[in-house]
Amino acid sequence: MNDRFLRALAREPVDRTPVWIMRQAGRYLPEYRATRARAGSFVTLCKTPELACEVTLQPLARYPLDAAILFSDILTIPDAMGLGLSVEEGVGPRLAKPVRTRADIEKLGVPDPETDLRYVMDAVRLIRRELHDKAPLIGFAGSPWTLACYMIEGEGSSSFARAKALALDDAATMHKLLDVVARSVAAYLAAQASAGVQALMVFDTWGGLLAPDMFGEFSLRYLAQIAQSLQIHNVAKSIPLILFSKGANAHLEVLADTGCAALGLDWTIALGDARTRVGHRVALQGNLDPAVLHASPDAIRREAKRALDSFGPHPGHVFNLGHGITPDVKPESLGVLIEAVQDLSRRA
Ligand code: 1CP
Repeated sequence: MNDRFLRALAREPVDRTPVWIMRQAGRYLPEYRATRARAGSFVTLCKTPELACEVTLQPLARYPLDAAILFSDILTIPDAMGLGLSVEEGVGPRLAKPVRTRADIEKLGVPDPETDLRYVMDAVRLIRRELHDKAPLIGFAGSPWTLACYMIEGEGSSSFARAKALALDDAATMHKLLDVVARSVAAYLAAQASAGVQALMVFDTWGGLLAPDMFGEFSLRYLAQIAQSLQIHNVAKSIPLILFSKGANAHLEVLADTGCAALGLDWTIALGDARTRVGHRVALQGNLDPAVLHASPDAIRREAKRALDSFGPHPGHVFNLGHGITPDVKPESLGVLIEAVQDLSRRA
């Protein structure tokens, strides 16, 4: 079994820096677009374990990656809560029944992972069988704040002003929503661990939209609640948790104190600076600007070296982008990056 990724998360020495890529199974790959077309829709792709397994494995067939990530979406939880998920080609996700009032929120319950989200657990079990320990499998969920943003807005947004307005006007109702979502996320992650994932990641994609006090109250608090819940249920002992709060570099120290194993970083901070700030509390994952993949092979190699040098010769680095790979990247460019990381980080 290739355990470089798990060793790096445990801050143990490795022969070279492990690498995987956010959204590594996605639209930049022609084989992904073909399977998605065969599925008919993104939601069907997620809900059919054989197809979800197929696309999870596609990037590992092409590149020597050190981890696989379950093919799914963060919006499976709102969907299981009855909000009705669809994803339109080129438009993005949409929830048919967004929650806007206290009455809407009071109706929400915690989905049972093995029944309401059975297709995810079946996909995890199938992927583990098909991976043959070629690489560890990462399971994931959205953060309560990020899921609440979509649940209130009903779709993507650059500001999520409706969600912020609810937090400001009626904090008690917002906390009611965040609490039921946090309990759902914790149960969902624990179930993924039981089904076989070997690491967990929480995507707080919209944490960075919040002013500092609001970040503490509406995002951080629930990330910590999830980390604690996994520890209480003994999941965290064997399954490392990665927290990725995008745009929240002001809060790295408190994020590192939640009990997670690693922090995911976006590209707006130097890895070396982040390492100095969190010390040896956690491993770091990241953080190349995804736009670098539009540049020439020489520039890609140079920027990979810059990130590796910035982190330095310490244990505890997992190489990744600072956010997901975009659909317009040429697959060859990702190949250049992965090869560069592997060559440049090989220990003598
Ligand atoms: O048209 C298509 O085929 C759908 C595009 C797509 C894909 C490939 C969506 C819709 N989701 C996914 C897969 C996905 N989503 C993965 C797969 C595993 C991987 O290879 O990494 C993961 C981890 C996610 C998580 C996700 N979904 C996040 C958090 C990570 C991030 O990118 O910040 C978010 C915010 C979503 C919501 C979502 N789902 C899909 C899209 C296009 C979006 C973003 C919408 C927006 O910008 O608001």
